[in-house]
Amino acid sequence: MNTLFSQRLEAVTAEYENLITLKNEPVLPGNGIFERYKNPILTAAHAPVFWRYDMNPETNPYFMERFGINGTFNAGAIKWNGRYILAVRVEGNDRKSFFAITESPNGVDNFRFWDYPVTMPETEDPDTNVYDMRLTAHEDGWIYGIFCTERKEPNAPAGDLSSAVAAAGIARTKDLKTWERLPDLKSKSQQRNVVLHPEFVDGKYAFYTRPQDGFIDAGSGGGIGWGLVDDINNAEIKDEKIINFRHYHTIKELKNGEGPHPIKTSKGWLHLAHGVRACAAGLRYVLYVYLTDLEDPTKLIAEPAGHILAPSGKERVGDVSNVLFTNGWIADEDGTVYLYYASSDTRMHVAVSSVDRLLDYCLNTAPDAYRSAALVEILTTLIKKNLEK
Ligand code: M1P
Repeated sequence: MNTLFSQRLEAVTAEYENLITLKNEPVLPGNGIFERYKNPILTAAHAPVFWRYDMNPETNPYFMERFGINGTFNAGAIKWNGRYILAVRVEGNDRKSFFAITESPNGVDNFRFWDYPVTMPETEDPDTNVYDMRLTAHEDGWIYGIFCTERKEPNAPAGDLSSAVAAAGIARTKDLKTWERLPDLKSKSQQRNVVLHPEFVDGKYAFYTRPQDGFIDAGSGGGIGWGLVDDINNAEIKDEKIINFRHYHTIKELKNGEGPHPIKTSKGWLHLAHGVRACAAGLRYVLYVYLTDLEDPTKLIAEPAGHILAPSGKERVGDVSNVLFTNGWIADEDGTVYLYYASSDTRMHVAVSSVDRLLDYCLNTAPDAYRSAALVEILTTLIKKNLEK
């Protein structure tokens, strides 16, 4: 083995092992609603050395990277066999994404990728790009992965190499290793941010949707939608209704989208979503929560004003800056909630809360009053309560 090769192999491997065994710590005192953790839980550098390098000195004498990883973000999540599992969107340097499973013993650090990425079967119409998989352990016994499949717009004029069509891909598995691909979801519009509800509703599969006018524009879509499907093997939503609306001058005036599937609690279904607004710096993506009725998951019970999490510090900068996005959380048996979110389409983070704290936040934080004067009234009431005891 040449010296350069062996020195670089040793240095790169040591750096990798240091990174993935780094202990994470909560950032205290936090805001009482959740604790952010200090280190990102996944970055491009968390991809195994044997993914990025040809480890044969004959064919890679300089020990140079042969497979570039650009980012690790927008991960679905599930607790499985006692491990905290993320189905990560891994993006190559060529801009295409694929899914890979990573697991941690404690949910906040020591995430290690499984040796091989997910081999996701294709339909007859091959996907150009797949991303943002939401995992749902459904009461039918399967684990479903619902993800965005993107293909070139077939009617794009010659020379237009950007127009695309987004649809919801559906796959299922029992072991997170072998995936069965089902036909893509059919609905009246393009779709992204589609999520499968974990229980049957009226004996049918229920989906959270995000109807959109075009590939990027939610436009007249109205907000987060809901629709029932008779046959998961040929999933079609014929009637779609909006259950979480966008509003003028809010964090979700431009777009919103369901995050992971909601958590079932004693007080209702607890939802996590992203909201998007436009500003001079471009689009700003933040996270918010809302609560819907246990018997009727489409009926809104509570929605605190504004965001629960917004880009902060280093989270603000990345490939697509000023973005927080989520499609995974895990509610543990003891009520702890691990909220997994990505910053700026680049890396993954965790914030930890609990079902009780999130319900308290949801039910006791004022909803959006839609006017500055109404906001001042809410604040004045709180100040008076505190000062005039
Ligand atoms: O770049 C920010 C996000 O943009 C899209 O989300 P939405 O459809 O709501 O605009 C997605 O492509 C997502 O992957 C990405 O993080």
